[in-house]
This record gives sequence, C-alpha cells and structure tokens, in this order.
Amino acid sequence: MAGHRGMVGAAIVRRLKNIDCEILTASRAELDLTRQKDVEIWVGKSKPDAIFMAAARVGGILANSSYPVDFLMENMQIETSVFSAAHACGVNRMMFLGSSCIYPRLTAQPMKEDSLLTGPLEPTNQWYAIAKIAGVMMAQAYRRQFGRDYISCMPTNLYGPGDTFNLQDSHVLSALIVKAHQAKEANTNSFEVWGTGGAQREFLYVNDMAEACVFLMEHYSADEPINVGYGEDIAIRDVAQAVAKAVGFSGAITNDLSRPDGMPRKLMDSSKINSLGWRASTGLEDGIAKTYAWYLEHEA
Ligand code: GFB
Repeated sequence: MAGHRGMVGAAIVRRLKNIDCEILTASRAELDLTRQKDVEIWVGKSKPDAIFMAAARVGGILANSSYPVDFLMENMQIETSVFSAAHACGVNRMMFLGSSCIYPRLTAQPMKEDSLLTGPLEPTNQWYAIAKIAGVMMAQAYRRQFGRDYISCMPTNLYGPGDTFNLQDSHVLSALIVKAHQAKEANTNSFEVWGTGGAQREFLYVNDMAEACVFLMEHYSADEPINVGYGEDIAIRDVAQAVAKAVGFSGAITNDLSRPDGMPRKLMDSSKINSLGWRASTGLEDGIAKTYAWYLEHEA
C-alpha cells in the first residue's frame, strides 16, 4: 500500500482489514517514495503481490496553483519510483489512482474516460493533472511493453475522515467544514465561500472510494482508466448550505470573488464501473455528517 497515511490510502487499509490478506506499509521515516533506489530495495524485500498506488502530493485549488513544482515534480518522482520498482521486482499487479482533473477543462459532461487528452487542461491544476496523466500512461506503457497487469482509476472529488482540514491547502468540502464550524464557535454572522459558488463538483465519500479500489483490484484488468464517481454533482453554494446545516450554523454565506472557480463543472461518467457492479452507497448529507463527526473528534 503506497500512501497509507493519506485519506484514500488509510480508507483502503481499513477496507483491506476485512479481507484475508497481509497489508504491507512503510512509514515516511522508513521510506521516501521519491527515492527510486530505496523504493526498489523496499519492494524487493517486502515482495507484495499487488500494489495500491495512492501516494501523492495533493491539495485543493489554492495549494495546486501555489506549489506547481511540488505538485508536478513530487508526484512524477513518486510515480516513477513506484512503477519502476514494481516492475523491477516482478510485481505484476498495481492500481494507480489518478484524478478527475486529468480531463480537459471544457470537455463534455459527464466526463467519459475517452475524453482524456482531447483538449486543454484547467490552469489551476494543470501541474498536478500532467503528473497524474503521466501515471496513467506509465500503467499503460508497462502493460504494453512488458505485459504487466497495471490499471488506473480516476476518482472524482473525494472527502471524508482523514482529509486535510486547513484553510489554505484543503479541498472545498473539508475547508467549508472548518469555516462553518469556526463561524459557529465564534458566533459570527457569516462565512465565506471562494469564487462565485456556481462551480459544480461531484463528491464521493472516501469509504466508497476504498470499496471501489478493492472491487477494481479484484475485477478490472484493462488498458483504459476507469472513472469512480458518485453519479451526481452539486453547485458549491449548495454544498456550503449543506455543510452549514450539518454543522448547525445558521448565518449568511458570502462569496470571495477574488478567488477562482477553477473548472466550471466536473462530473464523472461512471457507467463503466457501474456496469461492472460497483455503485456509491453514501449520500452527500450522510457523508458530510460523518465527516463533521470525525473532524470534531480528531481535528477541531
Ligand atoms: O476542492 P477544490 O479546492 O478543488 O475546490 P477543485 C472546488 C471548488 O470549490 C472551487 C470552491 O470552485 C473553489 O473555488 N471553493 C469555495 C473552495 N470555497 C472554498 C474553500 O474554502 N476552499 C477550497 N479549496 N475551495 C482540485 C484540484 O480542484 O480537485 C486538485 O485542484 C484535484 O488537483 C482535486 O484534482 C480533485 O475541484 O477545483
């Protein structure tokens, strides 16, 4: 398991504990995934049968545009290390986790897998998108040249326990939880949403994502990446309302128009994974309530 301390990696580990398997992880102090030789030594010693490749430098719209070098280079370095070590050590099965931001900014919605590389990327996250596209192509290249059974899945925007909760680096859902909670605690009349509030996003609860990853590891083997989405999207202003309700904040929600909206809409076409038999099971209201409960227990 590469990335077991991240939100998705931790959720996959929780899910794997229900299966008869040995879960291999290395702490960051033990292994720096950007160091190719060290990764090769670790994989050679640990001999995994399969790898979930969920390790990545991630962040929300502001972090993505503030740290282009980190998002491009760190992610490419981690991918290069893990793919080449897996192949060198004879690991024949790997799942790479991409991101919905790999699809073109103005592609047809819902976004199908075959829209990859058909148009320009969203500028706020192009560095991360290029690194993730490289990961998808690494999986395809090892399959084509060496017959390795490496696959890629494309998660939509994720949220849930283990997310990053800080106003600078977070994705929108966890940031809104912090803002609504702080506004309630401080008894202020409002909290602020970045952008117009009109951008649309699709949100998938991280435990559903983990379920999909295990499902795909067991059932999917193909060159083409496969989308993993919830099936519906929602405007940011409506997510903010839903978060305010879950947190118990009844003041106003205002807009900071100096902040970007990013991609106008991002909804996955998940018909491929749905036809294989997986479907998201956690509704947005339920997922927000569970995430807020986790935040109160661990972060607030
Ligand atoms: O989740 P988010 O940061 O990333 O922002 P993206 C989603 C939308 O929420 C944008 C708006 O339209 C933001 O302007 N938003 C409103 C906020 N208030 C806030 C706030 O307080 N914090 C944040 N962060 N957003 C990311 C990419 O894009 O999607 C990543 O940057 C990755 O690379 C991820 O691909 C899945 O959905 O715009």
